[in-house]
Amino acid sequence: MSNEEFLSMVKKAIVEGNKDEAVQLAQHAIAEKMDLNEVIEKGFVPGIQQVGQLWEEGEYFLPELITSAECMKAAMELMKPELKKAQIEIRSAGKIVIGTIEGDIHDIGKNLVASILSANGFEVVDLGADVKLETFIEKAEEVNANLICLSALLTTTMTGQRKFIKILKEKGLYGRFKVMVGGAPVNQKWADEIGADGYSENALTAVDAAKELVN
Ligand code: B12
Repeated sequence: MSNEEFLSMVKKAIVEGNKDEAVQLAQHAIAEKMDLNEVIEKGFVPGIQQVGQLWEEGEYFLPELITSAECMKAAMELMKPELKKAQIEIRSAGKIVIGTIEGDIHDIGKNLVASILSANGFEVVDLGADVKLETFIEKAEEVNANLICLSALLTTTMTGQRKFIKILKEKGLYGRFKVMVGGAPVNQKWADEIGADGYSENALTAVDAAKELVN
């Protein structure tokens, strides 16, 4: 089986919501020491993106969406420790506090970003999803974070990113913690407009962006 065939099987498993298959493919990728970053970004992620598209087109409904999201989560849980093992960490690349903004329960993309940052030597504190803006600040102060990463998948919670920068300014903390924003509706223009220090489109590019912001 070629690499392309394997990646398309991964994508198919997510689109069809076949959890056994998704888990088996993740196990195969681990056993065969495949590049898990590639398997995730070119197999699992396109799969869940297609699910989103099918939903938008009215082909899929919420149950299908949930099933596919659960498949993705199960496979990610398996690969997470392996991503961690592969890290060539000698000293921490920096401390990051990450979470999805209050009112938003989407956490697949955020989990991906957290796992890949952590696999690349960052110390990552993952606050989970539906996180209060104040909690990000409290945790960042507590662990003396270099960077705060805010994920938003809803246009309504995207505005929370703007509010967060405003709160940092009010508290005199703007500049003390760098802020990187992301999530499907977010783009560079939005990041610039709200005064965020960084933006990244996906988990892999987030690593370089984080390194640049922390140094
Ligand atoms: C899976 C999914 C769900 C799952 C979530 C499961 C989970 N545990 O996360 C479930 C079924 C629960 C769900 C629920 C809902 N969903 Co939903 N969901 C999706 C879907 C199909 C995929 C999201 C996803 O996981 N993508 C895959 C990941 C890998 O991609 P990602 O999240 O974009 O993350 C990548 C990048 O954005 C980036 N990134 C992400 N975060 C960060 C952070 C930083 C700092 C950086 C640098 C980068 C970064 O890196 C990631 C990896 O490459 C999207 C459709 C879409 N096109 O996005 C809709 C979508 C986001 N959902 C939507 C909606 C409306 C809802 C609901 C309100 C539906 C409802 N009526 O109940 C609820 C929300 C409830 C709530 N309060 O949050 C809408 C949002 C519309 C809008 N404009 O606001 C979307 C766009 C679908 C649509 N077209 O209508 N959803």
